Amino acid sequence: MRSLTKLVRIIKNSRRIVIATHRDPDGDGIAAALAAAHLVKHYHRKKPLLFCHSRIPFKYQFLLGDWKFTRKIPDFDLLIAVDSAGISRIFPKDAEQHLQDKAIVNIDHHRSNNSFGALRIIDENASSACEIIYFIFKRLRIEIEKPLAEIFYCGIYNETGGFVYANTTEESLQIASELVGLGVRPDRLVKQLNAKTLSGTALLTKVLSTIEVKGGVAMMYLFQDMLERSSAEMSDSENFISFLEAIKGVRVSMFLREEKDGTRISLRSDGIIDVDSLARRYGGGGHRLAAGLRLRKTIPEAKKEILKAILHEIRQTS
Ligand SMILES: [Mn+2]
Repeated sequence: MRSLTKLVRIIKNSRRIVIATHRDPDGDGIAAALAAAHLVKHYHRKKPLLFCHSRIPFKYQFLLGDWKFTRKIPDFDLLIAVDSAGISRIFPKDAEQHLQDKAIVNIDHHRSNNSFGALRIIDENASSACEIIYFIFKRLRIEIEKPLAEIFYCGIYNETGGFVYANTTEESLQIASELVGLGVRPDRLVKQLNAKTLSGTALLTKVLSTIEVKGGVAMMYLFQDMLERSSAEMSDSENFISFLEAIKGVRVSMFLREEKDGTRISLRSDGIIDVDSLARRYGGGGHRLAAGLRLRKTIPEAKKEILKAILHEIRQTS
């Protein structure tokens, strides 16, 4: 509670507040930023600004309502970072000058969070960043209205893969139930959240055709030209990795995506290995069962290196 008193004081005493979520934002990151914006609005006359270095994927636009994210670092004296394990997940490398002498609040649920910021509200046992902010509202006894209830629901739904991942806890289901009590219609929201564009589905067929499985490790790739050929966007591939996890006998899944200056790799584990600590060895991170990293290598090089590391880890366990 002491950290919440501090949080309220710092919000009230700041002039320009920016709420930021990580690059390549997912549903939890976007929803957590919007929920934090509602929190700031409750205590502050001025609306906060929302920052995300990447464009907000089209599929999440419906969540925004009247809010807009800016991609240009605005002037501020308080930064509230949500769902971000480190400052480098939020800002481009040359952003340091914007952060000097600024107050930073760090609200996150990643085990790999590197404890930046003067005020840290971090709970690695929370299902999502949204769950942490939900409890902030409850403890501060701030009323949650239906639009905010929908935002929380989308964030928790997204981060738990629709209440099926290992982070689906008694608390997360309890919150979902309370949110439905506040007027959330899961059927309608989930239809919007899961809606795929036709080009996104065309991209999926291309990516699925690259699947290969070796020693319990499933892999697939996305090359830039697949995006062009299907006129899809990178963000269309957000949940593709679940197709690997669903394959019988697969223990670890690896989805490699080609980026401008290297390869972005998403990892999932059924529990046999800790992909967070594996990803951290390469400067990435996340959670024990779901993590990511980037390598300045081509897809074949990156695949070779990470597959070797995964197979080595698996051998250690047996
Ligand atoms: Mn999250």
